[in-house]
Amino acid sequence: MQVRLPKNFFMGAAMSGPQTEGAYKKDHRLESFWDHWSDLSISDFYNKVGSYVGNNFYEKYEEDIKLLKSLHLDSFRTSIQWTRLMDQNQKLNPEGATFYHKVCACARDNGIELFMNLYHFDMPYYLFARGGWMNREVVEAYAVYARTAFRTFGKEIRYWFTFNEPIVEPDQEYRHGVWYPFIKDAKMGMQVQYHISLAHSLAVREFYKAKKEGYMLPDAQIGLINAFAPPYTKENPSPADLEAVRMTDGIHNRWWLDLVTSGTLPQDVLDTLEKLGLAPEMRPGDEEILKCGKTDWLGFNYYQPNRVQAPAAKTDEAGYPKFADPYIWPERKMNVYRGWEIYPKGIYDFGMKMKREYPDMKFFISENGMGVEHEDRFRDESGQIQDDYRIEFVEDHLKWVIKAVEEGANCVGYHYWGLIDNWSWANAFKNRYGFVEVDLMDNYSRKLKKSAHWIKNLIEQRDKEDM
Ligand code: BGP
Repeated sequence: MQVRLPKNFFMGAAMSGPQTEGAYKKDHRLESFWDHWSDLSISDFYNKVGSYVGNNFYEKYEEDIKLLKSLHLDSFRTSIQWTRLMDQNQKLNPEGATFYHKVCACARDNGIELFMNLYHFDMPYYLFARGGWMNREVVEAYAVYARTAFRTFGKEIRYWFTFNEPIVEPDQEYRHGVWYPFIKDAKMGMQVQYHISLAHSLAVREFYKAKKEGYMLPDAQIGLINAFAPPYTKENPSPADLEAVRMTDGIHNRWWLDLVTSGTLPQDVLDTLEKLGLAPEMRPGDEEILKCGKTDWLGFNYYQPNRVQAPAAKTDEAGYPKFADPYIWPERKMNVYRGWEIYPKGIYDFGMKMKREYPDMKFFISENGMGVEHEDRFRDESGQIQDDYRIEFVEDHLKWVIKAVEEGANCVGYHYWGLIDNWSWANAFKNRYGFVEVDLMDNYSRKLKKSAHWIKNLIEQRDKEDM
């Protein structure tokens, strides 16, 4: 099957503020959760590279936006850093605002549609120290931040998102305990997940209020981005395997899908959590807040499927009920550098699930990409990285996206993750994702990899056919 991009289908790239900006102390930016963790224990980060550096987007945003345009990409996502836009009194930091105004103006001048996300795992540390997402006051503070952002940039940004992958912090920080503060407490994990759902809903409410009051572009839209990893199990599953799928899908996918499509949380999941003593604490009036969580569309980040089976033990090491164990599919193909399975068909299966179960909800592929270690190995004599594996990865995924679109999935675009190599949380610069290389030894200079030319040609081809 040849990759032929659909008409009226946008092609862009995604990144985030905390992974690219650097300049971590400029503009009176506040300390973030990541800066604090980096200061506390730098050996937790690959090659001891903490959150401070990004890829110097703060200085290079003009060059990067022009680069995007030169590759024929039409849109890109980044995120505002809460720590840069707001001060500790929850008031606008004008210097931070100036930076994002400049980014908006540059995107506009280059004809690039800017998608702006408000939160990418990057809580201001002073709020984290007050309990982070465990604390309802932080939920309120997030709503103030969102309101400020909408009213400050409402006339400059059309596409807004409340959260990127709201499932990640409950999982990484509270359930699996692999990120600071390394907690393994399933009940806390559910409370954090619930509070993030409230924060999302309050932000959506603020968005529509700001729109009604004339602060936003008339066609502005709000969405949520998540890694809705499709769950799979064994070929001949037992009822217990299917139950593992139900709860995995319930907590990771349906939770957010129900919230953005109907302003509710899945009752079967809440009932199970209640029975097991894991239900989050809810307050009177919360239902009304959640009802505001409905969005115009959503972003689907896809890297890998989620294969599960019935758990071997009923409880985890902390004594909390367990819903599933990983299932290793014998035929799986791995991205060994990241430890993630490569399964392009998952992107299609999600599209078909959306068509069947949430037919009115428009979506786009908001992240998809391949991180590879030591890409230097693939440099040719001219000095260019020959990343054929990345071309193959994107091509294989795009084929399945196109098939889903042809079969009626309401998928309207694709963003590659990591146009330009960037800092990746605890993995720092271990795995490189970019179509464009960043040379850390040469003042973050940018160099096109082979894949950059490939994506450019692919889009050029479609544009020629459209003429
Ligand atoms: C997604 C995040 C991104 C990005 C990507 C690659 O989950 O939204 O921020 O980092 O994954 O993952 P990693 O950087 O962990 O390799």
